[in-house]
Amino acid sequence: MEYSNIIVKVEDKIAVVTMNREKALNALNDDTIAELQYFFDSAWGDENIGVIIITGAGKAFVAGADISELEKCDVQKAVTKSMMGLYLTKTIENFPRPVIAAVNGFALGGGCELAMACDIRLASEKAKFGQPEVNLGLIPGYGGTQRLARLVGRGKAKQLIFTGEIIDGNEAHRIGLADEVYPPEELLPKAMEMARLILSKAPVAVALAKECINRGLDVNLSAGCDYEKLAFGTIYGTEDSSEGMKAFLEKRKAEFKGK
Ligand code: CO8
Repeated sequence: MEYSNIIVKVEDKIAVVTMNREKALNALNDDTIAELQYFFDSAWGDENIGVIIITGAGKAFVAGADISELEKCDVQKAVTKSMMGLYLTKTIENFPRPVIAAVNGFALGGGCELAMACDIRLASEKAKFGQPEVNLGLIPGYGGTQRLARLVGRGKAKQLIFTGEIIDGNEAHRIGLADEVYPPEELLPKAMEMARLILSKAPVAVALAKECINRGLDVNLSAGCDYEKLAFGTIYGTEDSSEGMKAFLEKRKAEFKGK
């Protein structure tokens, strides 16, 4: 697929996806959602991609769903559009390798929801997070009511969603919506540094840990721990687990193969 609304660059197993629809502050129209969906679907089995970073061109990460398209929806189309975004965010959440959001600017509405579907959110001090849908007479539709409450607690999520308040990167970090916050010029280098650090670890272990954490958040503690126990057994079937423990005991650096 030829991309018009995103730029994808893959180097040393790190794919940087830059949202690139600057004239509309990278707002998610149907075409952009389709491009992102296509990218994640094709990256799924691509062994050249070990970590994905999503960021935005210009002053926005993503300023939300495209309001000019939303305005034209009827009930049926609104449901379909919501499903497209929910399918994309689920795809990102379940993607079998880590996905990092490097939130450079506005991450509003669907943009905040896109960031929340990623595994880790790194924010610029200049980032602006919020769910301002109530200003438009709408509610979040790409999982915002669900993921925000899970990340920051139900009271803070309700406060942000009911008021449409926009918060900066430091405040997002304080409430747990952003995992780290950096000066703007350090954001992408820090995201790359984190991606390289993750890539130096055993890939199957990272993937299984991601799956355990995600599964565990949808079930009770006991069921989550049962899942972890089975995954822990599964990891013993990999060459990397033997190599990791052997390397430690032999006081050398492990050479992981992703097998
Ligand atoms: N959709 C479409 N166009 C947008 C959007 C958007 N979300 N955000 C900005 N733009 C456009 C502006 O219309 C403007 O276009 P033009 O130059 O042609 O007039 C251009 O981008 C630049 O924007 P501004 O001039 O407004 O820039 P400012 O720096 O003055 O303001 C803001 C920046 C504060 C980010 C402002 O643009 C704004 O408030 N944008 C809207 C933010 C918003 O409300 N986002 C939530 C949208 S709703 C949503 O995301 C629901 C998700 C779930 C959908 C469910 C499925 C249907």
